[in-house]
Amino acid sequence: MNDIAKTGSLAPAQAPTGQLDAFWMPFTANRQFKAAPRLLARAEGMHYYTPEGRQILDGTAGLWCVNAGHCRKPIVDAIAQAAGSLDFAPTFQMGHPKAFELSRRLVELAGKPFNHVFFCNSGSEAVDSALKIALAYHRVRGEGQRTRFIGRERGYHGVGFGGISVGGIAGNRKMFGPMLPGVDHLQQTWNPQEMAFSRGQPAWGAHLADELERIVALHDASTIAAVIVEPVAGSAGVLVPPVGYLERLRAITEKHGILLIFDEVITGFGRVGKPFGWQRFGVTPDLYTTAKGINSGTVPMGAVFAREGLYEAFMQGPQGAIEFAHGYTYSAHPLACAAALATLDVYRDEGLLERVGELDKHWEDALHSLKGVRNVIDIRNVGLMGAIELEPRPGAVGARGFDVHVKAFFEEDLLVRFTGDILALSPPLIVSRNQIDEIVERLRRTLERVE
Ligand code: PXG
Ligand code: PLP
Repeated sequence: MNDIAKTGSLAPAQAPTGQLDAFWMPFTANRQFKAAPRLLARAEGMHYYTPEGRQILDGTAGLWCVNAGHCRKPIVDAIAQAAGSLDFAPTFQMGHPKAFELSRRLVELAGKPFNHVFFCNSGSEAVDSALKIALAYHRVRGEGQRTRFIGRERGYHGVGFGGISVGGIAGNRKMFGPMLPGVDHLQQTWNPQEMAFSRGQPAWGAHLADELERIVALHDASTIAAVIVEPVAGSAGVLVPPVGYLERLRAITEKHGILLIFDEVITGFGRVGKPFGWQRFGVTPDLYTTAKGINSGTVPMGAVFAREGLYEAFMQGPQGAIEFAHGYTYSAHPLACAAALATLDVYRDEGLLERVGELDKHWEDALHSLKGVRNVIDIRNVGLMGAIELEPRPGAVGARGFDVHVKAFFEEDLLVRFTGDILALSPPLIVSRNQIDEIVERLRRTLERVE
């Protein structure tokens, strides 16, 4: 038993001492981090700056979110202006103009068949909101027995109980007891024998979607509310959908009246060369979740896009009845809305949401030039997403990935993300060709130095 359990309070040896101690850091090895902190103090464009003033090239757009680049003046100004004019306004039974304006802009960007957006404050909340919309949608149509969800192994859908239940990352689930009942999972799609070093979408693997038919047969279609997948699995290490795979998921869900939810928290807002991933892959879901790039990571915000027919199904019953009992204090927060509107202007004026389409060949070639570098066992890419998978050290899974991350930061002034032994890259969409080359060269030098 540890000291907290024994005494109900922190033992002196565990009491906060250092200046960093009080912050219980999310998804972080706290003790390891605090022993050798990696701090970012300021940012501009493609770079972070450390407290000592070192300039760090941002290979990850923060956490896959700063798509317009850091501290862009129009966005900064819009947030400042909003903070000084309407700090907060409720959106429960009240409203403010920017929430409506942003909704219009977003459905315009999505285009048909999406005609409504529901706001929240993060990707996790977007996932929870989408799952609840799916359940309630079936219920208002008299199909309330459709309560099951199908997720996928290695899926990341945030950290709410709904998201970890449909998600497929054991480490994010095992500590938290029973998950949401009635959830099943498709198998993940990565197969190193068949697809290592594929460029873009792997040719092999469309048939993996057929497993959905088996799962549907087992539970009966009439019990299933929705299937949720990331078009490209991001967090698990950029697992790119095989050619034809998403199309089959769509065909099977449609055939059985099951909603298809795409989790576009990473693939949304230009990351794969179109405003949204479903547009790039040519497969239209019924609902899709977004966050991160919606305002370039500047103010917490998420949004669920709903296909026509969904919102409308709820608009029945007495005029005065609340149609969907769900929402967050900060749904459509004025600062988040102002930031998103300014971000959409930057995206439009600079063509950023389509820009990846001109860069992705360069990106692909640059990343794949790392083939043959020691310990590299796979390289994956799509749009401006990339992953380099390393052979784990025997008995020390994740140690090599961590070492590369740390060395890249301290010795090459480069920010790369790591999950286990997979390095992930997703630079801001303003990245230049030279900067792409620079990211890859710095990473190459780092990989050559890490045992
Ligand atoms: N869905 C997907 C597909 C995501 O990628 C979430 C939901 C949750 O969003 P919030 O805003 O609640 O974190 C995400 C978030 C990483 C990493 O490096 C990925 C995410 C978040 C933090 C780190 O892989 N994705
Ligand atoms: N907990 C309490 C006690 C609350 O009053 C509220 C909101 O009013 C919440 C949680 C939910 O907070 P939020 O709306 O920011 O998600």
